Amino acid sequence: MHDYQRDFIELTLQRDVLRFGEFTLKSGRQSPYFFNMGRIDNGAALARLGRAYASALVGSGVAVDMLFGPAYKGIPLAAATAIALADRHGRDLPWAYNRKEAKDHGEGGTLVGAPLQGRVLIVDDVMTAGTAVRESLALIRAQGATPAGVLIALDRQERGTGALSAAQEVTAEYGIPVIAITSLTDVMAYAGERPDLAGEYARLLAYRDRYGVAA
Ligand code: OMP
Repeated sequence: MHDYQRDFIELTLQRDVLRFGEFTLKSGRQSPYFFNMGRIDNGAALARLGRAYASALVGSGVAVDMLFGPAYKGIPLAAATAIALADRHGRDLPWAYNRKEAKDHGEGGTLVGAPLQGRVLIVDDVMTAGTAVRESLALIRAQGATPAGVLIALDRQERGTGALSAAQEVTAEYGIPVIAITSLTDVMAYAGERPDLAGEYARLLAYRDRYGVAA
């Protein structure tokens, strides 16, 4: 495990980002855990999060020309990553985000920030079935830009439309990497080491059997 992964896991525990219980996901799946990045709700935590994203990108070696944060949750994540890249890695990249609804006054349109061009990295929170990421990929292509990869905090490693995980499907279909700071494997390793989370661990196992991909 890299330092930035360890630091990120500490952060998620400190801020209660990771919760166990019963949650209905966007995909309709009933999950025994949920990752709520909305709990990163102060400046210091957001700065730390941005550093973890930036380190994951730099460590991956993936070449990108700009960052794109999909509305809504991806917007502060892309901003925090852009700041950390400039401050900590000497990489001053353009960044942009979209609105969910087109604006018919002022500057107009749905895209804000740098024009989408070159190799665009999507910066988002969590990938489950891949629906959100596919929308962003379509938007980037529609602008004539090239998707370069997807940078997320958590890969839930769940099946997309077939036998592969959503992340594996995106890689296979678009030929781009999905860079995840953590994954279900890490969540399970954490729960597996805590005797007080034995029940949660059993539910995670059952959930992975149902929606996960073959190892
Ligand atoms: P997919 O579009 O199915 O990949 O779901 C990803 C989105 O679901 C994320 O962008 C989140 O908005 C939300 N989500 C979480 O935030 N945390 C989770 O642990 C699970 C989900 C989810 O609903 O699947």
